[in-house]
Amino acid sequence: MQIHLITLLPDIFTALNYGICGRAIKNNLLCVNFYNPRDYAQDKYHTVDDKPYGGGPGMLLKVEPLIKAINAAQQNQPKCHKTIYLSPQGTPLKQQHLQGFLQLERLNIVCGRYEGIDQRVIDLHIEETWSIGDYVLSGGEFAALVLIDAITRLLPGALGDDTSAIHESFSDNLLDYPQYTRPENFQGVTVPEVLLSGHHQQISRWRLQQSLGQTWLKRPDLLRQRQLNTLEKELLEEFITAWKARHSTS
Ligand code: 21W
Repeated sequence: MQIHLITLLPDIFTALNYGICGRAIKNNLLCVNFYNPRDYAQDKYHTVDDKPYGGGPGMLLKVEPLIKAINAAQQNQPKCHKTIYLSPQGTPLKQQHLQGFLQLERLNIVCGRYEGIDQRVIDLHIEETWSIGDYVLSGGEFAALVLIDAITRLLPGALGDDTSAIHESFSDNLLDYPQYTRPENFQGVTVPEVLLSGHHQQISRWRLQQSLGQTWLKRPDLLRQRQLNTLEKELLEEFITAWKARHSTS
């Protein structure tokens, strides 16, 4: 997958050279290119900001350098491509939306800085606008890193064979079960007995029950979006009963 980034701060994306994304780039599963509006600014100061019509605080990205950078990114487009803008006004990104990006051969991402970009650039050149959540960032670059990281994990071959299997079972609206590694006793707290038993069926049952229970405790909103089968209902009811017994004052 090719990702073309339109950004005033390409150096932020050096973060992609590490971990899973770094390996995906080395293995040619992922390829990133940069188009800096500053390189397309004509005046001697390479101005990339401009005042908003109507006044008010802050600046916007200057239209001409931005459009030139977008046009450069959109040269020689493959069949399957999309140009998106990252902004607090966008659709909040969810795991389920990532599938759509996987179909693309090229994704062009416009990262805003300052107070944002001219609405006509959005209307004329942007197909979709995405947000990564309801909090305020200083620009689109860190949001783009989040999006690229989340997409990269889903590219065939990006994760080891081990981890891709784990991934499958936990992308379905449930939180992770608690995990433990050595030592068996850490500061007086022991690992749950069942995990030491070697009884794989019981371990799976315990983990599914914990996933359901933790989701019920911490993210009941996720549980409401998910249909539970008979076993899952039974496991969750057992978890809730035990939890209520532990937390009753009597
Ligand atoms: C944040 C720019 C807030 C401007 C009208 C005039 C990309 C982002 C961003 C940013 C404001 C994402 C205003 C979650 C984010 C991003 C930069 C405030 C005030 N309104 N996802 N002035 N959160 N943010 N504008 O911030 O570029 S995706």
